[in-house]
Amino acid sequence: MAFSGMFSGDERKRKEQEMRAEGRLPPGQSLTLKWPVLHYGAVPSFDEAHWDFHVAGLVGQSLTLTWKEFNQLPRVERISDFHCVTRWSRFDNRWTGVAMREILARVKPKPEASYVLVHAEQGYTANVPLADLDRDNVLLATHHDGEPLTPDHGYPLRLIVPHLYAWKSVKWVRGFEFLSQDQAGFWEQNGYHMRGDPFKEQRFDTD
Ligand SMILES: Nc1nc2c(c(=O)[nH]1)N[C@H]1C(S)=C(S)[C@@H](COP(=O)(O)O)O[C@H]1N2
Ligand SMILES: [Mo]
Repeated sequence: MAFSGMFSGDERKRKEQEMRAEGRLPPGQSLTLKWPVLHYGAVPSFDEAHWDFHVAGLVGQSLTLTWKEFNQLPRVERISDFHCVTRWSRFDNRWTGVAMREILARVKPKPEASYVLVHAEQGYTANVPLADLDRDNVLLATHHDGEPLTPDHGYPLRLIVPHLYAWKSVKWVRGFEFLSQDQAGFWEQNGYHMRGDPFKEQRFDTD
């Protein structure tokens, strides 16, 4: 163990081959053992007095929760992989928070709601098909590996959509808008893919 640092490159390569063999490393990706921080703009500060979580649009029941109310929702734990379009993947992240299906059960999307625009602090948005949110391992995470999210990783709350590129895993999330038609979010307006499946290499709108 004393020399483990010397072998970290080998360790990374070994794990990368293992993930590739298991079909868990999408094409064009390489494994990272670190946890890079990646976002547009500055890290917003959390102001509980002005924070709410708001769901609107084509739902049977709109929803507005304070931070306290959000934390009273039932909690789940999910372990999943994370793939950034800039070509790094991070495996076996343990997230805890509120299942997306818990939110869906409360807001009851209308039959014509097929897309969701995810809204975050500072106007960041990402669009995700509703079918991609209605999955067991999609959650609104407050913790990673048992610790509260750090501010740069999305404190107090982020969305985790592990089967899509990580720009859809919106940090500092504040709510959802349910729509009948797909509406491009921040990166999607800048040429990124409307869905973003890493296993299909849906990086850009031309892919
Ligand atoms: N609000 C917000 N969420 C965001 C982003 C952003 O710019 N703003 N960047 C996305 C991108 S491109 C990636 S790869 C992941 C990175 O998450 P991490 O910094 O926790 O590794 O956050 C995503 N969520
Ligand atoms: Mo990313």
